[in-house]
Amino acid sequence: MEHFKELFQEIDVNNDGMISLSELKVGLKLSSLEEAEEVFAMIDDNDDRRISYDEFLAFMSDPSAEFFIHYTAPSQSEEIDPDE
Ligand SMILES: [Ca+2]
Ligand SMILES: [Ca+2]
Repeated sequence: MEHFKELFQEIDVNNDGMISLSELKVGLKLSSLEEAEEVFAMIDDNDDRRISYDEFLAFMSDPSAEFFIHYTAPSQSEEIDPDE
């Protein structure tokens, strides 16, 4: 659960305890707003257009969140220097 708390705080860049659509888009490095909306709607359970930590946690403990973890997992290949 520690990992999820850190991830939530990482995405919540303005530290208001809620994840907005734009924060989600940036946090998941999504290229289109449509894609962000889709993911956002899945996590925002009570439809108030904000993602609380509870909603985030509920979503992360759902098996369908696997793709989300894939998005946010650090990619080791990005650390390879193409100049070498
Ligand atoms: Ca926020
Ligand atoms: Ca909500």
